[in-house]
Amino acid sequence: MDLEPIVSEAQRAFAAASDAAALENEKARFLGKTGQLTELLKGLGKLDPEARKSEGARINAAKQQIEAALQARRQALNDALLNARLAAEAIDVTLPGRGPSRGSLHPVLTTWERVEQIFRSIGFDVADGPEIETDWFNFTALNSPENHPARSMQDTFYVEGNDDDGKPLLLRTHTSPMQVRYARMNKPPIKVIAPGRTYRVDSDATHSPMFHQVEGLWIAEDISFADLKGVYTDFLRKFFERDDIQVRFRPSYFPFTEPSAEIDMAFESGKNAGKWLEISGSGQVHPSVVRNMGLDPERYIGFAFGSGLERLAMLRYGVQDLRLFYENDLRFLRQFM
Ligand code: 2NM
Repeated sequence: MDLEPIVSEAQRAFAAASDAAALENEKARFLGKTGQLTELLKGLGKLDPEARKSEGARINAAKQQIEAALQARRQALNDALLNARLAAEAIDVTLPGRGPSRGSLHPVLTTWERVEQIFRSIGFDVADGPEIETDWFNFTALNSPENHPARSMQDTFYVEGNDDDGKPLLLRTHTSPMQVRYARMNKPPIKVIAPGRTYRVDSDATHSPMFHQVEGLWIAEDISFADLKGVYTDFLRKFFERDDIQVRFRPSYFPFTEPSAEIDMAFESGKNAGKWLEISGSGQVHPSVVRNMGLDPERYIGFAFGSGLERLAMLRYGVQDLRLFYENDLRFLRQFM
C-alpha cells in the first residue's frame, strides 16, 4: 500500500489547522486510537514475519514524518500566538514617561508654614509637642476648673491609658499645654508659638473634630497688652500682605488669661471693607498659669493668644466652608498648587 498520500494528506491538514485545538483534532485522524496509521499498525499482526518487518518499518517511517509535521505545525502556531501577543502588548519605549503626578501642600499646611515664618521673623521660637496630653497640662495647669464642662466626655476625646496621676489621657483640646511645657523647659524671656492639631468632640458646618490652632506666648518682666496689640497687628499685616488692617480688642473670658479679649480685624478697603471679623482669642496670662509654668507671677508677666489656622486660611484664600478642607476633593485642593 502506498503511504505517501496519507503523509501528504496529514501535512496538508496540519497546515490548514488555524489553531491548536483544530490541529489536535487533525492529529486524531492520523495518529489517534482509530487514526489511519494506527489502523495500519494494528493490521501488521496478520502478516507473516518477513512482511511484518518491512511493512512495520515503512509505516513507522510514515508515522515519523507525520509526527514531525505535527510538531512543526505546533511550533509554528505557538510562535504565531506569541508574536501576536508581543505585537498587541508592544510598548513604545520612545514615548515620554508618565512619571509620578505632582502633589502639593494642603492650604492649612501652607498657612501653618506661613504663620511660623512670620513669627520666626519677629523673634518667636516654634514649639511642637504631644497631641495625647495629660489632664494636668491640658486643663489643670491652664486654670480650668475641676468640673468645667470642657473636661467632660461630651467635649473631649479621652484615650486609653492613664497618666502618673491616675487620670485618663486625652487628645489635647488646644495647643496651650505645649506653651506650659515650653515655659517649664526654657528660661524667660519666653517668646514662642505652638502651632498644631487639636481635637474636640464637635462636628458641624463650622466645627471639625480635628482642627489646627496656633497659640502665641510672650512672657518677660515687662510685657503688656500694648506688645500684644503690636505683635498681632504686625502679624496680620504680614499674613494678609496688607497695610490697611484695623485691629480692635473686645473684652472676653478665658480661664487661662485675665483680662481676656477677642481680637477682631477689619480691612479698610476692598471686598470686606469695614466688616469686623473675629480672628483670635487673647489675654494677659493668668498669674496661676504663670506659676504653673514654673515662673514667679510677681516677677513675670505676659500675653498669650490663640488663633485657628483654618480660620486664617479661609480668610486669606476666600474659602467659604470649613468642610472643604477635609473632603480631599482634588478640584478644591488643585486650586492651591
Ligand atoms: C486662646 C485665647 C487666650 C492661650 C493661653 C496660653 C497659655 F498657655 F499661656 F496659658 N496659651 N494660649 C490663649 C489665650 C489661647 O485661644 C483662644
